[in-house]
Amino acid sequence: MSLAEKVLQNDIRAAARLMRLLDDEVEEGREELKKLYQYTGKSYIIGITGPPGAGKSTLVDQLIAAFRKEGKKIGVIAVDPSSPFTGGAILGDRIRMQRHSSDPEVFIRSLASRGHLGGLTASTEEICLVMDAMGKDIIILETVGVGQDEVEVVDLAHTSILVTVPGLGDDVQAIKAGVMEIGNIFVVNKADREGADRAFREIVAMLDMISWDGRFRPPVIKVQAHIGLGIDELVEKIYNHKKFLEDHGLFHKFFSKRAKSMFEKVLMSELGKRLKKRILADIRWADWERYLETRMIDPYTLAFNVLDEMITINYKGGTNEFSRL
Ligand SMILES: Nc1nc2c(ncn2[C@@H]2O[C@H](COP(=O)(O)OP(=O)(O)O)[C@@H](O)[C@H]2O)c(=O)[nH]1
Ligand SMILES: [Mg+2]
Repeated sequence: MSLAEKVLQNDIRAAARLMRLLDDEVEEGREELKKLYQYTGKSYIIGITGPPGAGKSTLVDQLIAAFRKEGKKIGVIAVDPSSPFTGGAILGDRIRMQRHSSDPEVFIRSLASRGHLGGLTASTEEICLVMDAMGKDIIILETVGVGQDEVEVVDLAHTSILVTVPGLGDDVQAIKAGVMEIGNIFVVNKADREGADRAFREIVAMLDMISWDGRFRPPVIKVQAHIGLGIDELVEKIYNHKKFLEDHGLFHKFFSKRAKSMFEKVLMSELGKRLKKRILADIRWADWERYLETRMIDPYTLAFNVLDEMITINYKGGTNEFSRL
């Protein structure tokens, strides 16, 4: 049985193995994902983002419990900036969600974000697809981020929840700076702390300044994730947003948009790679170098000429044959 077939049968070990292959960008992983693709596009994806320590993992743990009570199958992807010293954040996520680790219907995957700090790793979307194929009703994406990074999460999630806590000052400022429009639900966590009402009022005031006509106006709620207070309300708000998407035909539009964006991403990355390979292997490099050395031709003209020529060439995928169109 192929890895893909096992994943479709909710084989947890096969899924974990496939996710590792995808994370390491091993070709075999992509081959299996191709087989799975037709079975995806069903999960509801919830993004949870906010600064480190805001209580996101605690919140995710509570949401898992609430959704499990409804019998929903859950996937969680927790992306944390990798700590070069301890990997502590990931450990934190594991501990926070520990009580669900023996539940076969809860699949938790922690990823250390490489490259861009706090953002999503390149394989997050692929891992989402694996969980989707496993039959997860809901996939929760936990990511660290204030400002720029949220934009990425928003693209990957049906419902984006922005978490903040009282007394951050600057972080509330960061929310004001331009992410107001991308959150679907605003959560003020640690409402047991001083300043929660103020943070709440500030966010509401910011939302008041935006005209929402025809669009979903994000609700703001106060939560105490560590004791589970406000979780029912959060779940209700999530379902409200889901219903809005469904009523406006946006749920399925989301997946077609994702498919198109993935297609473009793969296309562009492959285009670059293949063209580069072809150019670097060109037998005329010695000639080109001579032209440049003798200043027979300037670098600009040469580069554009080479490219123009390459682009009119049709690459037959999988072979090394090129032929003129
Ligand atoms: N006082 C208080 N502490 C909380 C609350 N929610 C979470 N915490 C604590 O905040 C700390 C960080 O939580 P964690 O979920 O790991 O945050 P994350 O980094 O955003 O995932 C933990 O010690 C939690 O117990 C809350 O509502 N009130
Ligand atoms: Mg966390």
